[in-house]
Amino acid sequence: MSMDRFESLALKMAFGLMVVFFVALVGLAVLKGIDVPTCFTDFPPFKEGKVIQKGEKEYEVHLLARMWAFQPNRIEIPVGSKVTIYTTSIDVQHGFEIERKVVNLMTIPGAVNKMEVVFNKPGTYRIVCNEYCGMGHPSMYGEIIVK
Ligand SMILES: [Cu+2]
Repeated sequence: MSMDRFESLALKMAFGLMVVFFVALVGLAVLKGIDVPTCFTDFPPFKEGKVIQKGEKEYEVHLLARMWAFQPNRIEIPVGSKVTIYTTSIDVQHGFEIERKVVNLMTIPGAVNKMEVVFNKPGTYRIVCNEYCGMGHPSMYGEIIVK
């Protein structure tokens, strides 16, 4: 039995749209230099949060999430800094979002997620937990101060 002409056309169009969306997504990520979140298995989960200066405007942040705070919860960096963030949790699953930045990761106990972000505009960027994690969830936030 052969396929209906319109059914066949609809299938081809649907497939075509998927190709268009895929090319647009990958193309934009490459063009705009957007780092895609990565789950690391070779980076051992840490038990303490810290900021490590790697260069003049280059930082590595080990961001630890716990009930109900981020550690560190206040990070100060100069304008133009490139920050590599590694994040994990020591208790339950939390969210890690930097407002006004394309950063939205999950912090997962036993796993480390990584993302790179550049801060080109001065200001205070709030870090929020966007994953309900219990009683203290609404007060779980921190800030990145870019000067
Ligand atoms: Cu939360």
